[in-house]
Amino acid sequence: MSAAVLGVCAVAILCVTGVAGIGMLYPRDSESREVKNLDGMWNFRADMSPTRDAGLKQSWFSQPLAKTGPVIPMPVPSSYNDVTQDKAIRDFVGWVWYDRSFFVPQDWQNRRVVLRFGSAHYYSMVWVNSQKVVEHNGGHLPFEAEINKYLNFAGSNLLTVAVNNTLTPHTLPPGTITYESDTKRYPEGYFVQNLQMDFFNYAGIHRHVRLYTTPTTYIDDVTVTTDISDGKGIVNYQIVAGGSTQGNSIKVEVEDREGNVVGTSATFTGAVSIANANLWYPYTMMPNSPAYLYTLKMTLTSAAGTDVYRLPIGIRTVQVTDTQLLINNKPFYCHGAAKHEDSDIRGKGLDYALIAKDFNMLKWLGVNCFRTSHYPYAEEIMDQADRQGIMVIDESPGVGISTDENFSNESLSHHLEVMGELVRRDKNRPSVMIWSVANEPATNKDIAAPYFKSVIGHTKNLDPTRPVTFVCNHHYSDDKAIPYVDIICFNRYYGWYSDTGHTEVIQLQLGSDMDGWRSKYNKPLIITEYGADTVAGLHRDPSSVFTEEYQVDFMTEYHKLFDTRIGKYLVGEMVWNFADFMTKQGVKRVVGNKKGMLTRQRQPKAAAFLLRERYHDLMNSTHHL
Ligand code: GCB
Repeated sequence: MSAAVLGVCAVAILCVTGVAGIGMLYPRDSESREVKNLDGMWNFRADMSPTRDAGLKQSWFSQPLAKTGPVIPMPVPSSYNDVTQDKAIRDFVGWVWYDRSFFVPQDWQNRRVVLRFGSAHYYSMVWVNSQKVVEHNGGHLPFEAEINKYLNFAGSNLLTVAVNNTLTPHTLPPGTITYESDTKRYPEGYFVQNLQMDFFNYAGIHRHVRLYTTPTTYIDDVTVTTDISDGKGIVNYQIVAGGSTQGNSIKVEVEDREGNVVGTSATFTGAVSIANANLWYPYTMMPNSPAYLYTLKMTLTSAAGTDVYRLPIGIRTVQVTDTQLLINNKPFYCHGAAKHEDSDIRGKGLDYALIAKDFNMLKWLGVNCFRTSHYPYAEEIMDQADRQGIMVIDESPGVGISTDENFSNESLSHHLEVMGELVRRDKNRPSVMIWSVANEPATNKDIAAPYFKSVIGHTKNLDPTRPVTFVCNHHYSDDKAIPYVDIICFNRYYGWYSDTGHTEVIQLQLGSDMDGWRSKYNKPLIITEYGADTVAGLHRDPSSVFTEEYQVDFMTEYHKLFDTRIGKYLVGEMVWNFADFMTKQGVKRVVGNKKGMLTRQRQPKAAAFLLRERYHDLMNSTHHL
């Protein structure tokens, strides 16, 4: 088998992103728009052919999947990995196929009909009635296509999706395939996928699949930035119309929570000023009225009729000084957790019950910020961060960038493209306070300097209003990319991966490490990871590694050191991890990574109570409004 067969960009020439217009607005109902959900039980078939390309060669998209061979029911959204009892599906690498039929109302014929995927991991091809409508390269961001010309308005339509989870040196995250040719040790054609990240490569159609309509002239995109001036909230906006550009007019209204109009405008680009504005604050800074959201109502009138789109917006500013992180010009101390999006059974599939539970647990712990480690999370999760007032470090899937190939021009151009898609999706979210372009890349390599200068510079051009960083695990003496960041984010495991079991060295080692970063760069710091694997229910006193007592002792030492640097230059701490999560199998992982404060079922370990007490104290001591 050749690498080309599995390699996602074996189809490199065909690699097109599925961008229908400039924008990627979340599908919302309005008086001019309709949304139809295509979630549910789809037909599923993994292409188990030795080279995984039988489906493409035999054009499985040209007929219902069930006619090409056996299919099983597969929920959308979900990862396919943990749904069946079949190890071959759990560990599958290559193309999987999905299909379902759907109808569209006949009165949609005169509207623009868009098919949108919240995300599918990793490379997707989509056909409607056997005709290719879009391809998308990347596992964590939405893509869409206008599908009017492919639709049958008089009967059933067939929707077919092929998804390939192969990671290559140029995907984000990157990975490789090893082909074994020693037939004394491996069966013929044997290959394995090597991961460069510490989480399971869950795959499938992970988020909603929806149809939505707009008039043929429509609001395609809007960019909102906000400011505060003399007690007034300033909403700067830029609206882009799609379709016909002639003779359109726009009405812009800002509505408060009660639906009162508090500001208006009638230009595509402009600013609305709101007197006595209610600012968006994280819930720890404004417990009684957190996360105030206004609605930006846009009404576009054209020869095609009227299009209305409502966007929730929060008025707030984010700034980084030499020593502080400021929200609305007031110091903010981030006490948070890094997360993952997975849970039992559904893998990384969108799950509203899990989202609600996670936000309830975040608040129970007293968390006021989280990092979307190590990929962009579902828009429905980001919605809750906006609504509930939790700050987010919004991270790209740039995790595990380590080999020379990962720093190649091909990788760089994909990384720039992914940052473009991420900023386009999340630019209007008040909860997003910092962009993180990568986690733990090999920034000790010389090549990392131009690479990250370029990715960070590109991200700042896309959004000049937010700080940009990457998360670093190198020592200040050998890192080459920190000069380009606005705020230093770093991960440390003293007393775990080094000096294992020796909590007594943590304060000394961490203190000199942090002071070293500070004196070299004079920038504020957030420790974005520290943690110890802990098997819930395992106890030992005095503590030893993997027990609940060790996790408590270990964290206590970190906390003592943090307390000596808060108010100087440390502006945040984030424990690794909010909850246990799945990884590939390996001798260092006992059914996944166990550094969670919570089990995978979201039950607290002893350390969760320690953290909860600390974070609730920090709320009182570090947030005064
Ligand atoms: C790290 C990585 C994270 C791992 C964690 C660990 O530094 O950023 O992805 O899961 O360490 O537990 O080893």
